[in-house]
Amino acid sequence: MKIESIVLRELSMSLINPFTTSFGETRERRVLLAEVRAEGLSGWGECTAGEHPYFSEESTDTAWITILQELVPLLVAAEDQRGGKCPEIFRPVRGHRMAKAAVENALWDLEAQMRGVPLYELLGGTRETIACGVSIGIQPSLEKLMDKVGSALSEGYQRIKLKCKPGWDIQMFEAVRHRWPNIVLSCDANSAYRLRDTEHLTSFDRFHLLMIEQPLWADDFYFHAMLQQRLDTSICLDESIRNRRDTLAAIEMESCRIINIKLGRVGGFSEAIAIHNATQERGIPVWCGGMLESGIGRSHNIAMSTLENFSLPGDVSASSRYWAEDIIEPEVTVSSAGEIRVPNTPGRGFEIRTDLVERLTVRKEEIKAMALV
Ligand code: OSB
Ligand code: MG
Repeated sequence: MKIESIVLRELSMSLINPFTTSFGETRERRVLLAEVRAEGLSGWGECTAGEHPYFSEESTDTAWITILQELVPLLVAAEDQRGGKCPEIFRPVRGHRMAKAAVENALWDLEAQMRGVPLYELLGGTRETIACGVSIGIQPSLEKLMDKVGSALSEGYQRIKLKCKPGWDIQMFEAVRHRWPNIVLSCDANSAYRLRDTEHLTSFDRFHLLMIEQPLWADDFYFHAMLQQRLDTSICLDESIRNRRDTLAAIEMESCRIINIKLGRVGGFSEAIAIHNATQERGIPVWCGGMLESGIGRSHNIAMSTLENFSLPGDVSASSRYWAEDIIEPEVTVSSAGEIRVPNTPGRGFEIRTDLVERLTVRKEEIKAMALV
């Protein structure tokens, strides 16, 4: 297989509801898509970088430049252009993992189509359905929050994750727990607390949360380990985990007891699988995080979640929670039991609505491999 061309697109997509975390609000997503063409087929990948470098150092714009100026030339020059080779091919470029993941994941999708197997099977997944949770952003009022939690539960979601920060935590947990004493509940601080908040964080224990996600600094293991010693509640790391080595360090130091795997954050399927295998060997459960993806990133998250050690409900939820119209067909739906059925057709298992993609595109660049040799 030789790549013929790569098309990079930026789509402008409006979220149905603004999504607020401790680091900011998102209304309009600038979705970057990489399409890799070969032998009449197209593999698609999504870059999960944010509009601003708030969650990580990357943004839509840094990823655009990195893919065009650095990753595409490296890939076109490579002998073996499969997704599994990308970590090696892209090694000269330090960081920029979300940019790398967009290209690598498109190649996995392409390879699955060429072999005529579902993407999840190529990755080594086994599940027929995956367990779904929701991530509920910070709300303007407790009433609004209660409505959101109530409707997610009535839709069947198996776990509710509440975004929190100082000033939007204890009272909120109290209200939700009072109304729903037995649901599976967790929270995500996106690094909003400091070690001096340790006492405060120990007071979360009484709400019996499944986990507290990334309470401290986005690059930290050491202070999370100190905090974990003081908490009954399990810490889950998100931002801190960039690769398998970080995973081993966090487990060794007991910085967390659960890990969130995000394809973009770790640089693509290869590293995600390596993290999955390392956690499985060590008895640390994982789940698949979300980054407000379009259907393409969402379909990849579904495929990833079929691996055995994805034993906790993830943040992979229905298309309709985010988009009036998703760019895949069919859109992702969640059953009343809170599950997504994994498609069994070759590749990602969802068709691309190319007309809609074209309509939402605000920037597009096609690179022909021939032009770079
Ligand atoms: O920390 O998991 C996070 C969204 C944007 C950036 C970071 C995070 C999130 C979410 C949303 O929690 C998950 C989703 O529904 O896609
Ligand atoms: Mg998180």
